Amino acid sequence: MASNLLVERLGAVAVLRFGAAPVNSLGADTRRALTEGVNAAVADSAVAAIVIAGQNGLFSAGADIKEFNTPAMFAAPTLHNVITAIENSPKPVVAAIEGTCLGGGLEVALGCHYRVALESAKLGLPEVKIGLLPGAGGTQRLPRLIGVENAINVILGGEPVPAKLFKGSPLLDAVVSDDLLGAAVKLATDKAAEVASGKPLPLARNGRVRDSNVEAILGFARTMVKAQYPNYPAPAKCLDAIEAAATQPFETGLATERRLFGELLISPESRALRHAFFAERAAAKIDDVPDSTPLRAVQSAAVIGAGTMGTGIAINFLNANIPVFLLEVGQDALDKGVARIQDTYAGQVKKGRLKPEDAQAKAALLTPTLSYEAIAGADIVIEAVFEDMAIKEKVFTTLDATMKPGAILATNTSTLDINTIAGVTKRPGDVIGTHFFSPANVMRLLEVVRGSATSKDVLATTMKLAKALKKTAVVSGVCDGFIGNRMIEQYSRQAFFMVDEGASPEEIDAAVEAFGFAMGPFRMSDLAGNDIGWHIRKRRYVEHPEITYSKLADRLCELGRFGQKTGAGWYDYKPGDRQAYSAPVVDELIRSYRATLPIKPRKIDATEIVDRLVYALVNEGAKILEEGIASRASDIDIVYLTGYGFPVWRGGPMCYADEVGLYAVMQRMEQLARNPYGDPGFWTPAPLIRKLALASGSFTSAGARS
Ligand code: T1G
Repeated sequence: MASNLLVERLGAVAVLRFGAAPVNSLGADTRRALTEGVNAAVADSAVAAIVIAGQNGLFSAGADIKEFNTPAMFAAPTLHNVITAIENSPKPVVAAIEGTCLGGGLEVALGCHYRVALESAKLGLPEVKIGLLPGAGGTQRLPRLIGVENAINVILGGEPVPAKLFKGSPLLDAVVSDDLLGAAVKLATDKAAEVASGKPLPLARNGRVRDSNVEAILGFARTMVKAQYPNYPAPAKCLDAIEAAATQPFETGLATERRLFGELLISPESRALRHAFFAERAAAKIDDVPDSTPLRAVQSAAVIGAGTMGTGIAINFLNANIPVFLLEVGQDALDKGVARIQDTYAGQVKKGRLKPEDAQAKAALLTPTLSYEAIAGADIVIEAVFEDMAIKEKVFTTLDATMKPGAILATNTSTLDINTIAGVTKRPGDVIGTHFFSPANVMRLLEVVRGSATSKDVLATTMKLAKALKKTAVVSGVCDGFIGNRMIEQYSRQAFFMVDEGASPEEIDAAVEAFGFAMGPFRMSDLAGNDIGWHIRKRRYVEHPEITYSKLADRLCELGRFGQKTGAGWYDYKPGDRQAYSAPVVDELIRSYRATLPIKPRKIDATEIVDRLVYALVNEGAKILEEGIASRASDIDIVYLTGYGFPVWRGGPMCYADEVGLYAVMQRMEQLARNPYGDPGFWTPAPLIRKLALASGSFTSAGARS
């Protein structure tokens, strides 16, 4: 637990420990308690000096982001008031920094006269990562302490910096390996004696920026920001604020910072980035599975299938230092899988991203095998064989007969019904879906598919394992395609329809890439493999003959143009070159296919392209929410932000729809439904959209924090 302020007296030094569970964020109550604590210590004649510290092993995660866009955020005393109270103290105030000291927390420390840190502490100004800038004087005080260039690195990088890297810099007066409090109290006592002898207290605000070539530094930084962050307004404004530190008196610079902060606070980009911050954390929570749910141990794993997915999954365990068996049915396939893993590590060693000895240590945790008996003792086994139900059922029948009691039986299926798979075992409670995204050792997203029988401890264990594998896990219910692929199916259908109607793959890819997607649908399909979609459509044609599809993608696959892996797909590729080149063969294929359709080709503008693709995601996402496949809209956003290249500064498809306004989205869908060639039935707005739109509601207000 943390209380807003704990006060301790050590000799003539008052130690003020501010706090707020879980990360000592500086919400209104904490700001008030700290300010009152400082004022009381200043007024107490028995106190000669003050130490300010956090609680529970950390200093502070900064301002309370949960307060943003609420009256509490600007409730007095603001962070500026807290810092002013500290700077006005006639007694030395020393910040004792341990753990994380971020954002407004570091800005409070910058307001102190002195700062002492444990060498294990990490300091940073991550505001830019949520679309903001340090808004409590950080852009003005930090450059005065460490110079413009270093301040730019800290503020634009947004990353926590180990305290030891600031050793000897004006930012930290001491960096100690232990006894932080002792060091802080000693420094405070020594400085009190100096004050008593008439020496003035140092204030960061009174310093001057000493860099000689500020203009050049800022010019270079601005060029880099323009190129690297075309869609993010915060980095450029960070530079404007830092420039004010170098060119304006402190108070004027502070006013400039405040103005720029206010502009960013109301920007859609910052709202989206803050939404994404909380959405990622909310996704880890399962409403009916409490944190106290007992977990099963996972100290060893097994992967069935040494193909691209299986080896990628195995690498995740190796990277988490979890021993893993890799099982195949044939020696040749197994050897190929092992070689793929070894090549992956060799590549990382070659690029200097991994030490040779670390690569060896990881590879030593891998046990290739052809025998199910060899893996019987593993705590979790993940099946990653061909996407065919009969094959998966056979594997799970064997696993059920082989694996030790209590082992978690997971399937990496990307669309098949895990209830059916669980049904062939005697332990359906131990069966769960772990849908990794290719390349499995790179993509952060992991869809954890909860079967109707999956037990709560298996679910909780798998979510915890996901964190150990450095994955962002999102729980999905069972449906065809779960969350991500079910939505991308509608997205792809609209993309192919638009080619039938007159748009080119290049135009469609260009439009959504300008919207911010990392990759348009055709380049993405070429990367993933056009045959994967082909295989799924062939199943759909049998299972759901009522769903209409363009047949163009099938024609492409019939030519063997599966994408990058065959050197040709919607685009042509050259060996060793990932650049997509327009393909005359495809142009001809499109022309001849269109000739078979009753559609008069037309020009489709970028707005319609983006609306049809993004709102296809939104409409299907709303249905997924209504069916309880996803438990919150922000989970759907996280799936798209971490697995499908949706632009983070737009917060995800559901957040974007909220930003547009659901009433406008609903009206646009009704407009799109008038097009007879884009599956008009699909464009009936999901009932949830209509309900929220008519109530002026939003997806995010219906669930996660924004
Ligand atoms: N405000 C409110 N809640 C926060 C928070 C914050 N700053 N930081 C974390 N939390 C919550 C988080 O939502 C989760 O809640 C719990 O704490 C644990 O977080 C004026 C304007 C500190 C490195 O951007 O980087 O200061 O889900 O799961 O992995 O210039 O949290 O349990 O309910 O991430 O151990 C700037 C953001 C604020 C830091 C800890 N500061 N936080 O990581 O735990 S703006 C940040 C982090 C600002 C001033 C400006 C990380 C962490 P719940 P967690 P973790």
